[in-house]
Amino acid sequence: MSYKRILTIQDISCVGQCSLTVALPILSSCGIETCILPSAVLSTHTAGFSGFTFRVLTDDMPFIEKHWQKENIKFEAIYTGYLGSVKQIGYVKSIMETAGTDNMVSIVDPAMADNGKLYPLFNDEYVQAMKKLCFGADIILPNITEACFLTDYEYKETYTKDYIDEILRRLVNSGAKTVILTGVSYREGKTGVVVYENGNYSYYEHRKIAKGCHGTGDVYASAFTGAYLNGKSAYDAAKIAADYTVACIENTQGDPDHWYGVKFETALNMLGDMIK
Ligand code: PXL
Repeated sequence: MSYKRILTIQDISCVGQCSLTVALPILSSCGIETCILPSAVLSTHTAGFSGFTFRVLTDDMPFIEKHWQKENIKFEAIYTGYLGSVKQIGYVKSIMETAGTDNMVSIVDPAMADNGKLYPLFNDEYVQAMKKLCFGADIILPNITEACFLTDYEYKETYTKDYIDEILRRLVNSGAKTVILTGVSYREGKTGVVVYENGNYSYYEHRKIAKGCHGTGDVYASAFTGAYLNGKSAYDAAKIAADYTVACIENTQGDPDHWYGVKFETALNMLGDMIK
């Protein structure tokens, strides 16, 4: 049985079911040894809570990288999510260069924007730095908002296939290799993901549950990474991650107190079954 060791770099939001508190359990349940590099520690995530604490761990990063080099610690994949600062993106790029095995896969979720807006704390300088990280990665998983920021293209709430094709064309022209574009909806009640790989586009459409939920991008990217590193194709991993995320959203519906994330734990068994 293949057993992989990977690294994920994203924040610890102590409360809020996102980033590392989601990535670790999902990747572990996919049978992958998951090492972590926390980009920052926050009391909660930044989308909906006010007065959160935020401590970046930027200054530790080069020392952590040096220690791993000394110990010859290497990872078969590096998957990044929410990062803490522009300087940190530079350190992450360096870690991608020094801490990977020869055939390391880099997976970048830009995790910086949604619904047409950057998350609080991010600005244009951050977007410019994120472009460099994304366009050097093997696989990126932007939503439409992030893809528009990455390609300096206008964000639209309603669109046709031509608009999505243009976003993909711009991403690929900028250097993107494999793209998993999430939240692409062409008709009422449905949404889906476009997978671009080796010059081919495919679309997986699934049910859209009325209300958008926080944290689903992290659930999706983690499940995708887990499935992909278990040998699924990019398209199959994108499909599995979509079905799993939909189940998590369904299991969270009807609980207004649970507005801050999705109950991703409730469908981990289903994810495991889909990956087998
Ligand atoms: O889910 C993305 C995310 C991760 N981490 C933090 C966030 C967000 C989105 O707002 O605030 C701290």
